[in-house]
Amino acid sequence: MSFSCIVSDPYAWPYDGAFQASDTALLIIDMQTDFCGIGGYVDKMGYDLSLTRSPIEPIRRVLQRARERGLHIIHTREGHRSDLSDLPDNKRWRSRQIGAGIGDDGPCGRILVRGERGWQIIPELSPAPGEVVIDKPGKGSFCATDLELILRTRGIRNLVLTGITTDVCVHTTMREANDRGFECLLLEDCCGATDHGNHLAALKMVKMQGGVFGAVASSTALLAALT
Ligand code: C5J
Repeated sequence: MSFSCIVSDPYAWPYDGAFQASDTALLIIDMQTDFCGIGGYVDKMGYDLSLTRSPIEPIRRVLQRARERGLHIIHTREGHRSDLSDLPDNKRWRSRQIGAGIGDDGPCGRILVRGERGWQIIPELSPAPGEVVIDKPGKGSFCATDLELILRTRGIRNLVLTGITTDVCVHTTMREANDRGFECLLLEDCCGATDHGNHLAALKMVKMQGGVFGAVASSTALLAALT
């Protein structure tokens, strides 16, 4: 199935005029209780959960349409091994400064530890059987994972990025993907940050220099293209 390009900023995406279901993946980054649920990591740090929950509904609509149209669907989860052997000391130390130590006990189990309740993807966006789930120990989805191998094996060239947080894991992943030659689109209402100013700044950064990391669109524009 082939689709014409999407109304986006600063150029109509993708750059080469069209995309196929077979060469395009919807990437849903870290929609876990730890980042948008009560008692999770972001809640424990004291941030306003409405900011990281705002993308849930738009992502749900995009996910449904992408499944219907046969795009590849890839979910990611940030989290560490239960023995914390992949948790750098400085990452743990910094998280403790703000009262939410990674690996420590919290209301949803050990914070950002694989298998714990807070680490699970929220039920509204649960992966369907057969969808790829990437477990990553860091911010970027390419670091210490097999994401790139899976994308290349499937012939995927285009990535539609969604998830949380815009300025941290989503941005790091977009930068990593862009450097690897993937054509990236960020859906502005399908991501959110713990600080709204940072969310807006992250969107602006993508669009500078002719689209230095790719392009930005609304979920409505993507849904229109997938009609
Ligand atoms: C953070 C993320 N912010 N998913 N992770 O630590 O953005």
